[in-house]
This record gives sequence, structure tokens and C-alpha cells, in this order.
Amino acid sequence: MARPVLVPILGDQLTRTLASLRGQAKEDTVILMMEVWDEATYVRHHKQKIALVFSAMRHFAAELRDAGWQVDYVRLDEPDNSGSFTGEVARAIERHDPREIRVVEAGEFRVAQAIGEWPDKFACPVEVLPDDRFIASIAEFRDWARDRKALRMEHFYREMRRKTGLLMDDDEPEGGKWNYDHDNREPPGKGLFAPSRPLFAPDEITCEVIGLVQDRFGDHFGNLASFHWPVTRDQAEEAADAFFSERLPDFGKYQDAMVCGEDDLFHSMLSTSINLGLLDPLDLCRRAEEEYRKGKAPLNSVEGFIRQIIGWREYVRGFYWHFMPGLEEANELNATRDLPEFYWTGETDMRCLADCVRSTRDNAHAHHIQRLMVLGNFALVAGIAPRQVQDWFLVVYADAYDWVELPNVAAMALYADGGRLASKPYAASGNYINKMSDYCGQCRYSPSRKTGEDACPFNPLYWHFMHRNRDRLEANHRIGRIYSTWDRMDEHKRAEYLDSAEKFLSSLEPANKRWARK
Ligand code: FAD
Ligand code: DLZ
Ligand code: SF4
Repeated sequence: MARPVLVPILGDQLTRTLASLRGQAKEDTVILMMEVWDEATYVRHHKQKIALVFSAMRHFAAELRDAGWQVDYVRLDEPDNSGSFTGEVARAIERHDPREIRVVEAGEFRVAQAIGEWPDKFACPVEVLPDDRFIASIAEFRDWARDRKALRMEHFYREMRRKTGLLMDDDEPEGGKWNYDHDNREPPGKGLFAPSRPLFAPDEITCEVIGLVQDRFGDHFGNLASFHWPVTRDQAEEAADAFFSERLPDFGKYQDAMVCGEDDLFHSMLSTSINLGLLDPLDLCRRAEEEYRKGKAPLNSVEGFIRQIIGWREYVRGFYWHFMPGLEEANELNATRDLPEFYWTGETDMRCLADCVRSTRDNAHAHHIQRLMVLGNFALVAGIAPRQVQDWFLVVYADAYDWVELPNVAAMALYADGGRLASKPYAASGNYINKMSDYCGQCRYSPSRKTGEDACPFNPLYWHFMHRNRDRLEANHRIGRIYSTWDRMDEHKRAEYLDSAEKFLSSLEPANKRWARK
């Protein structure tokens, strides 16, 4: 064949309609897919995440070949594998002598930097295309953000509703309100459980990958035996069908609920498939809207689901590119404490944290409110160094990619950006967790005790957090009143809070660094 076009497809670009394939003739194109050591180890990902990405890549390559594409697939254990995207593209250029490279922009800053160097490194033209699987382009977010003092998700979300026409009634939001979050905070109630979702037993390809991961990455965090993620588009569609028919109706109501041992509740569990490119986010939103229009799901659930995707997901992606690379280093609250070891082992008497770490280890997943109000909240009020928390979140979740993990952790959970994303820190005492979960009943600590050895540690830590960050937070009109409460408190009581918090903090064992980065 004449000199072909080389189309590298990265591990989170597993979409048949990817911009770099559109308009390409199959006989004129070589698709390059690369399993590389650098990607699997820049942080020591959960074993399930590596297995998921490799298995989904191998299945996608087979699907492309079946559809008539030429796919050059480099396996991790190939002897000459250079270990990096750039090294593998260089080797592929030698093999195929392409006339051009066409690649969709990388999701992560780190990889985008490397791709940015390709035109200087390689003697053929490189075209980098926008990733139009997102509803808003990076440029569109920048335009929206320019000249705005506060970048609130809610305002961006309304733009996305107008742009997509989702849940719109001419120019007005369906039902008269843009946001039904107030209806989405129901506590779990005794014995709440959700219908079970489809679990996908590993097929031959996945079993082979699991063997490879066990062999090469066996010392990484996490349980591999419980792997059951969708690894193909068909499986992901099956998971989405089950969510729409069985769990979407109650998704809204119980969005913030937590039940010990009930890991998924009414959440969709679709983030891994969406982030890999197996499911189209806009298509999912249209399907959710259809359920509402057919009267099968209430507005608060459907609006809530759509907001997570065209609101939060799009917003954090724009936010990431707007504030990178600085976001990685942000530490507005000057938090410097080491991550506690129990984030890896789950060995703590705090039942909420132990259960969230267990789910994280076993499933490579925890749902949003566990990530934000238990794991994130603890790191916030205990003052854990943002870089260590960011690394942890990037390692442990199967859906974690820097572009989505970093804004959620640094800006939403830790307020390390000083409030560009959130109007106030999501700090909470044990009261919130007690209200929204069944964790506290059997905990060794008591959420109603404020200080002392048996008090829920979140209680004194909350006040310790407020006290030590007073200079930075007091001017915020959304939290100013908290300081009036603090000032009205008896001096002795205040000292007890600070003393209990200090004692608890000094009992924390710092994490052994073996898990996060090499
Ligand atoms: P559902 O509750 O069913 O929500 C539906 C979809 O909405 C999700 O699949 C996801 O695509 C999207 N979504 C919901 N919330 C967010 C959000 N805050 N940001 C972006 N998308 C959102 N999500 C990731 O995909 N990767 C991460 O690494 C990640 N890290 C997080 C870290 C912290 C500290 C917090 C607070 C949130 C994080 N999230 C992350 C967002 C959210 O927790 C997960 O998307 C969600 O738990 C995935 O489970 P699900 O598919 O069942 O979600
Ligand atoms: C997460 C991941 C892992 C573990 N391994 C690979 C890989 O070997 N090859 C690949 O193409 N992608 C991998 N990925 C996903 C990439 O990290 C992801 O595509 C980048 O974050 C894109 O910026
Ligand atoms: Fe968590 Fe406190 Fe409740 Fe225990 S009492 S489960 S530590 S919130």
C-alpha cells in the first residue's frame, strides 16, 4: 500500500466513531494501540484498573479488526516494547513509514505534553484533533470561564442544557427548575438495598490479562479476583440497560445515601465505561430523558443523572485544562500531614472509613458521596497534603484519570484551589455521616459525643479545621456564621475540641509510601 496514515488510539479512546478515524479509508490507515509500562506505572494503579484498560483495549482491537481495520497492537510483554507512547510511535514509524500521524488529544496533561513533542521528534506531520466525545470543547470552556470571577458548575450546566436541549421546554428548564438536588438527599432508611446489577465474568481475553497483571503488577494495591467490569461496548450497553430499567427511578432520591456493605446502591456504575469511551455520555443522557418522557423515571432522578454528566463531568474536564499545570501543586490551606496508613489497609475503628476503603480495595470503586464526604472529608479536616491524597485517588479507582480525578480531589474535596470550584469547603462533622448512612450505629465511636476518646473523630477534627484555617475562611460569607458559633462557645469547650483533635491526629500512623508511586 502507499504510505498510510498512522492513527494511535490511547487506552481511554476506545470509541468506534473517534475523530481520528472519521473519514479515514480502512485500506489507507494503520491503527496503533500500545500497552506501555509508563502508563501502567506512573502511579501504581489498582490491579483492576490495569486489567480493565488492557482487556478493554484488546477487545476493542479485535472489534476494529473484525470491522476491517488494520490494527498494529503492541502488547506489554513484547520483548522490544519501549515502555512509552513516544517510543512505540517511533517504532511504528519504522515499521509503517506513515505519511502522517492523526491522533485525538490526550485526556491527561502529562500525555498531551508528550504528544506535543512529536512534531519535533518525528519526520512526518502530526495532526492532533479535539476530543469531540465531550460536549464542550476545551476552547469553549475557556471562553465561558474568561472574565468570570466565580466558575460555578451550576451556571456552566445551564449552558450545557441549552446547548444539548436536554430536559428543556423551549427556553425553560423542564418542570420549571434547573436543579432538583433538594429532592436528592434522602437518608437510606433501615434495610435499604438496590437490585443487583449485571456482573461480567472474565472471558478468555480478560483471564489472560488478569494473569499478566498478577504477574507484573501483583504488588499493586487492590483485589483482582473480584474483577467483573464491562470490557466491551456490548457489555457496557447491557450494564446501562439494567441501570435505566432497574435503578434510575431511585437514583435521585438515594444519591447521597450510604449503606455499609451495599457498595453500589442506585448508582449507575457506568463511569469506567464512559471514561474508556465504551459508552457515549450524551447518548446516556438522552436515554435517561426518554425514561422521564415515558413516565418511567421521576424528574429529580433524571435531572440528577444528567447533571452529573453534562454538568459535573464536563465542568471538571474544562476546569482541569483551564488550571493545569498549577492545579497539581495547589495547596491553599497549606495542608502538610502525611496520608494515614489506613487509607491503604482499611484498618481503623472509624467504621465509615473502613467500609469505604474495603469497597475501594475490593471493587476499585466507591460512590460519589463516599469519595467526597467520607474519604475526602477526612483528608480535608485532618489536613492531609493534597499531593498525597491526589495520588491515592488516582491509584485506587478503576475510573480514575487525571483530568477527572484531580479537580474532584484538589478542588472539590480538599478546597486546595482556594474556592475556584466550590463556594465553601465540603467539611462536615460526624452528624452528616450519621444522617446519611447506617455506619455510625455499630461504630466504636459515637457521633453524638463531641470530644474525648469515644467522640466521633470527625467532630473535633471539624472544629480543628475551622480554627486552624480561620484566616483563610472567615471572610467567606457562607461560613462566617460558623465562627460566630465557635466564638460563642465556652473557652473550656473550645480547648477540649482542639485537644481531642490533636490527640487523634497524633495517633495516626503515616502511610508506607510503597503503594502510590514507584
Ligand atoms: P453515578 O453516581 O451513577 O453518576 C453518573 C455519572 O456521572 C458517572 O458515571 C460519571 O460519569 C458522572 N459523574 C458524577 N459525578 C461526577 C463528578 N464529580 N465528576 C465527574 N463526573 C461525574 N469520577 C471519575 O470518573 N473518575 C475519578 O477519578 C473520580 N474521582 C473522584 C474523586 C472525588 C474526591 C470525588 C468527590 C468524585 C470523584 N469522581 C470521579 C466523581 C464520581 O464520584 C464518580 O464519577 C462516580 O462515583 C462514578 O460512579 P457511577 O458511575 O456509579 O456514578
Ligand atoms: C490507564 C492506562 C494504563 C494502565 N495503561 C495504558 C496503556 O498501556 N496504554 C494506553 O494506551 N493507555 C493506558 N492507560 C490509559 C492512559 O493512561 C490514558 O489513555 C491517558 O491517560 C490518556 O491521556
Ligand atoms: Fe464514621 Fe464517626 Fe460515624 Fe464512626 S461515628 S462511622 S467515625 S461518622
